[in-house]
Amino acid sequence: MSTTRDKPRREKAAGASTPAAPGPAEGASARSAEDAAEERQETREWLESLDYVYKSDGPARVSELLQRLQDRATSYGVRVTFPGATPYINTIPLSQQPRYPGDRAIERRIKSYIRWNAMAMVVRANREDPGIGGHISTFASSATLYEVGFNHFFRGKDHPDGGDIIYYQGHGAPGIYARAYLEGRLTEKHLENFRHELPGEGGVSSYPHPWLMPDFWEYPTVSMGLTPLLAIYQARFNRYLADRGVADTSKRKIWAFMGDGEMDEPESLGAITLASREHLDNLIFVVNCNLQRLDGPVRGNGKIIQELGAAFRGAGWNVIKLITGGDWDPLLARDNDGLLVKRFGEVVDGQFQKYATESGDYVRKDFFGADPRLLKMVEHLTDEQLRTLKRGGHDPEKVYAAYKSAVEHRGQPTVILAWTIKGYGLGESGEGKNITHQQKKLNEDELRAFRNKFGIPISDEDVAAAPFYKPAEDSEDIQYLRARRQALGGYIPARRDSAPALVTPPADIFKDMYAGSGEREVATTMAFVQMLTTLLKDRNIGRHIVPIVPDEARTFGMESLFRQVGIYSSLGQLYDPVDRETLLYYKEARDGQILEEGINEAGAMASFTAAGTSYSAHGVNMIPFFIFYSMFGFQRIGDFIWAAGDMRCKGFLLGGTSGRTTLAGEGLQHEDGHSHVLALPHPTLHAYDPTFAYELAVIIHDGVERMYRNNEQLLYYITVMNETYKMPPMPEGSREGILRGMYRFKSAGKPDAKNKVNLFGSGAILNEVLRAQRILEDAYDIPVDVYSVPSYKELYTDAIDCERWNLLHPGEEEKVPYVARVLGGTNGVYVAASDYMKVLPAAIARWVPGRFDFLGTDGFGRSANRAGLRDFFEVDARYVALAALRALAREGHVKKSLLKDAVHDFGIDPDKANPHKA
Ligand SMILES: Cc1ncc(C[n+]2csc(CCOP(=O)(O)OP(=O)(O)O)c2C)c(N)n1
Ligand SMILES: [Mg+2]
Repeated sequence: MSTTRDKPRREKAAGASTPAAPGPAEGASARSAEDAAEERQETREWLESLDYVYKSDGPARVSELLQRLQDRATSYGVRVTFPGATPYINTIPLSQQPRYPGDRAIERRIKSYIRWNAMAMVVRANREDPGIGGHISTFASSATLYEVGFNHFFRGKDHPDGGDIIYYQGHGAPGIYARAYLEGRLTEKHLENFRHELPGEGGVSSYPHPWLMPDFWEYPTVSMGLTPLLAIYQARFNRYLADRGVADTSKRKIWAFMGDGEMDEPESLGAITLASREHLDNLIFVVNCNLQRLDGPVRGNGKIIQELGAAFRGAGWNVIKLITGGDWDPLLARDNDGLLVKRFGEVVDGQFQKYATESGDYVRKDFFGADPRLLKMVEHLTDEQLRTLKRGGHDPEKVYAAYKSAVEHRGQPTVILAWTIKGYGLGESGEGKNITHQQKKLNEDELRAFRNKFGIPISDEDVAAAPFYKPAEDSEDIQYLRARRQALGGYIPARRDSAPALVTPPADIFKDMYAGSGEREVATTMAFVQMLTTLLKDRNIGRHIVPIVPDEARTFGMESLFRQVGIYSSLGQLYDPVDRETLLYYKEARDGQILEEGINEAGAMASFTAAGTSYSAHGVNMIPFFIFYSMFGFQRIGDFIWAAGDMRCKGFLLGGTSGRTTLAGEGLQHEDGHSHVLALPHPTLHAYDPTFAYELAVIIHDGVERMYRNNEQLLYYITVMNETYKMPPMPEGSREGILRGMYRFKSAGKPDAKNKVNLFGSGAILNEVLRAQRILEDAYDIPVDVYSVPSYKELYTDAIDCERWNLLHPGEEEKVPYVARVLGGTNGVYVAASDYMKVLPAAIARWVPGRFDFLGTDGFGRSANRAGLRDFFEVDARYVALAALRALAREGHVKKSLLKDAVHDFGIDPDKANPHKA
């Protein structure tokens, strides 16, 4: 390359093969007009050189040279800007665009019918029932993105290579229903009853909800930000299954469709480096960049595609920008000076949104008018042509090119950033408008315009009623649609539930636990780890178990598993672990079984969800055990747990180091006294707060049976603690009570005593309750029965179910709640104490046959030891005994004056701080 400018200066540097830091050009800041002209010439020469290299040696060589240039510049200390801001043009140039394999005309017609029906179902639902909601504009903007997928890429479950896993944008659901209607999978009645699931004649849910439509939807997506995280961990779990030889998932792709507004959610970008680190080339994100969210523009003053492009590229993804449709190709072909590309780069999204709502004349003046040469470039186009220049996400050929490139890409996950218009096709009634997200009604004129634009064969008389349209079964269109899906492995979405049941171990697999620990003091966490170890060795279910930890294995004493079953790593172990000499070294392996997710409860939960839905996604039951700090479960990732319930996910959540007073020392942010309250709302979830190893064993064994032999689609939440104590043997006949939530653990044997006290305890506080029993019996001669209550939630849900049945069946024999049955025939007073908020035992108050008082741990935790905490929260044996005495005094069984003495004798400060407020 020669240059005309400043030869001597350049020559000084030339030939310096090592970066001898030639120093910046003198006077570089004060540039004359002459300098500027020379620079332009210089730039041109560099570009011509690049053109030459590209033409003669291809893109790889260009890439290599650019890398060398960057290395050299960096060695001079030049800060080369991160190449995030690539030009605002399609990543796949026209020259690399493959031939479109489909019949464009038929596909357009099918897509138009789907557009129409998707719109009509929302419009009709809202005519009939104003306010019922629904979204038209989202699917309107993404119809082409889906249809190209349905016709050419998305594999159904019967595909020989296995089906793809697809996350559909939640509020684009009408479009997915509308397609299923054409496929004959949903009836007109279903569409009519969109968002009206209750009449009993078949309706469809607002959004993808496997719980509500278990044969149809697989993945709930509508809580923004769940999809990206779930999809990434799903893709990684597919690899895990393949690497461990459990299932061949090697050909299955994961497609995740998201909105550009959705990418605002921190979770959306939160795990993208995992996807690149793990080289998840089975994963494809499609972000529908219609530039709008609910209220208005996503980045009115910026460019969302550029921002996301930079973020994903920086994270190591393959980024495919899909900006312009084919209409722009002739213009771009003539854009030799890059003026058009430059203009694209200048205009902010808010302004592009405006173009979508404006006339062609406006676009000509505002966009092209920025430079007379641009104006000239489009002088042959009419205003109408300018107005409708297509964006890439609405052009099937461009979408096809992007998808093909994505599915063929190796070594990296791909994100496709597709530029679209929100409410595309709605014209005046909503296209590109800020209100379009919530547009649910179209008047007759608007319907007619829609019909005309998409050529729907509905007459003028009929159009106002917005009838659904479906071509005849033997029409070319329906035949085509069916043939395409048949070739791709069947209709989707479709959820299957046909995994073979597992051969679950007999109850005596945990016989050590039922026997008790003798004189040995153990914590329930230790008991759990022992049980997990036993299950991992079981020859039938062992390999199906997926232990998941968010960097807390040592906290829970699980490090022995590192060596026993290995930590999963797609790379194996490329280093010599520091603790190799030890028995329990940190072993990473390609067939490792543990998912060690790092400090990442959300990601760990996403892995749990992938494992717990493997029975439907892959036809193989996997048994996830996810153990975490109980404080960082429901409180932190409750929405993911909620989605897992919707997804009919199965598995065990273990809340470790639980209890507000049992986790000593950690204090306010760690001590959990409410996860069992937060567990109450989850309908499929069984929550247990066991005290003894045998209780835990009974619960886990039953859970395995119910979920993996009987395919009950449940979740278990079990809290385990790190306080050690002697584990008693399992009392005869306690199994049912453990599982149903309550059983009598100890009896004073005086059923008729008037001054009887019934104490309820759970978790580690049951031990305090047992101490209280001794105080009451020894110091006050009061007979006490002690009940272990492993699950208030079980008691509560059973009781409300019985009450409901009784309400609806007057005159029939009433059902008696389990708690009432257990306590039937008892008398005296009742006091409960737990390490959780008082509202937990309060939930069963209605069915306790006498005065019922409860102690619990409302308030912020403290850094203190257990004794201090239990005093502070007023849940130790003294408070339990005091509460019992007070209850007896109220009933007239002991003198009131005795209470004051008890407060004194117990050393309780009556004016101590209120833990609830302090
Ligand atoms: C966590 C969460 N917050 C808020 C909402 C309500 N919501 C539904 S759609 C939407 C806007 C979506 O915008 P975008 O992701 O850009 O999708 P588009 O419709 O534009 O394709 C909002 C705020 C939600 N569903 N989930
Ligand atoms: Mg959007």
